[in-house]
Amino acid sequence: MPSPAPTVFHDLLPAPADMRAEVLAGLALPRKSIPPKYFYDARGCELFDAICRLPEYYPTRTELAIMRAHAPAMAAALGPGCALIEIGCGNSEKTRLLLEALEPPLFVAVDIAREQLEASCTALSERFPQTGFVAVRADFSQPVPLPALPAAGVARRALYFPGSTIGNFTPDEARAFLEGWRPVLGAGGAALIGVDLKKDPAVLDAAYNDAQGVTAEFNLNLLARFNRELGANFDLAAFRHAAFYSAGLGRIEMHLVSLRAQQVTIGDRVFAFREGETIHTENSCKYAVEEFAALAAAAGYEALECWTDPERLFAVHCLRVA
Ligand code: AVI
Repeated sequence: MPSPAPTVFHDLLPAPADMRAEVLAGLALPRKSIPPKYFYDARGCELFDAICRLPEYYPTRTELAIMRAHAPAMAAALGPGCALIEIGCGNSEKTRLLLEALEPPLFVAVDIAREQLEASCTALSERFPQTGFVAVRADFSQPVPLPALPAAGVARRALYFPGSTIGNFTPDEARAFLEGWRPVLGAGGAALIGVDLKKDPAVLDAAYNDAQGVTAEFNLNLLARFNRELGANFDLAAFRHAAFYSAGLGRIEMHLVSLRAQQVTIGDRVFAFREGETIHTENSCKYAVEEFAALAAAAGYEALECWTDPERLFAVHCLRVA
């Protein structure tokens, strides 16, 4: 077996000053909010991995089961000679199934979390020595200026965005995200996207309010991170995790609720909280199959195929650049 070529690594992450500016701006809003990308420091990644193993958190195991059942059909829909570009590579098991079926000449991993990116690419490149590996550390909530990619054996490009991370964008942001990738994918390009389906709100409620409190810890870790990295003085015991499903907006919202009137300092900035006031930390939008196909059409993609599980909890959509 040939030995794997080393992964080519590109770091496009903005300076830490950008996190400070974004957090200060978010806390100054009339409705305080923080972008969910800041969940994923090293501890946040560990906690997210633990969430994925929780009995209540169905998306990860359900999507994996869909991949196990349908990866060859997905590879056929994407077509041969595909350079696969994965966004947010966290769980390499789903990726491994797709790589086995697709045998792509090139795999490009794009993620904000360096540890995840390096660990996934190292493990995958040992398993798939025929594939070239490029890792790009970038904030994928903005259009990613991809470096020039090797072209040998590449007939087309396909985006792989698993995990229902697209649900962490609002529908407008998701449309803009897909539109932004269209020119990068080019004519004949395709996308394979994991999307969480609308379902009984009780199932959603349990998934984001797990009995062990791991999701609560994940949410509160945001404040611990700002204390550590921005010199903030959040009292973690003075905030609690809240997650609820908004049927009108078709999304889970996560918040951190201030348990009392208090002031928090970050550098020379002071932020006042009323008792019960929240910081909105995440949206997790859920889409019926037709709703997501309509969103993709508005972004310039044709819906080719969609695979779901028997309980219709989760969907994997295959789209083609129209
Ligand atoms: C990463 N993302 C798809 C997860 C979700 O379900 O929206 C993040 C998460 N938040 C709380 N639990 C999991």
